[in-house]
Amino acid sequence: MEQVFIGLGSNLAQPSAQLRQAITALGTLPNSAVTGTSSFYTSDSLLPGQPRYTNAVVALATALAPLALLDALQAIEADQGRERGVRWGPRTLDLDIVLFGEHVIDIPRLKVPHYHLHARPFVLYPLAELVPSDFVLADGRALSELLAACPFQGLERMAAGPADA
Ligand code: ROI
Repeated sequence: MEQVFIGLGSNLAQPSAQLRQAITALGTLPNSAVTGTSSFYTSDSLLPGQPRYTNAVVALATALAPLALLDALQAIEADQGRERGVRWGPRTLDLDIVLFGEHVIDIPRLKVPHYHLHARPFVLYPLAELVPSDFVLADGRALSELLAACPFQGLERMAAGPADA
């Protein structure tokens, strides 16, 4: 089993409900179990002119290989109405493999640790809820260093039992 962290994001069609539905779907993946779910956070889009995003991180123990997991995540995205086309466009559901155990993966379809992790407080802070404070990424970077360089500013942690705005 590998310990995998998946970043979830949505800014369309009741984002919190999209995330909850996705977490349920992750729980049904073969040879896998959801072992942790962060709080939900809202923040402005990194690109102007889009609705605010809701983001979270899920810990998944899985025996699936990285590309099999990626296929499964894209199937869940498609299932929840994700329309591919506009790169960086608004989306009902985005599922990213943030970390995959101790693996460093750099192929066109998949880069792990996630390429933009260091610049995304909406991934770093929820991830920090799920790991020890001395956590080190597979590529040797300490999570504490990434957090220190990426201010929490602009993130809003939702109260438990989030209602959709
Ligand atoms: N902005 C936020 N806050 N959350 C996201 O998940 C997110 N995803 C994106 C872009 C458009 C870069 N901005 C985002 O793809």
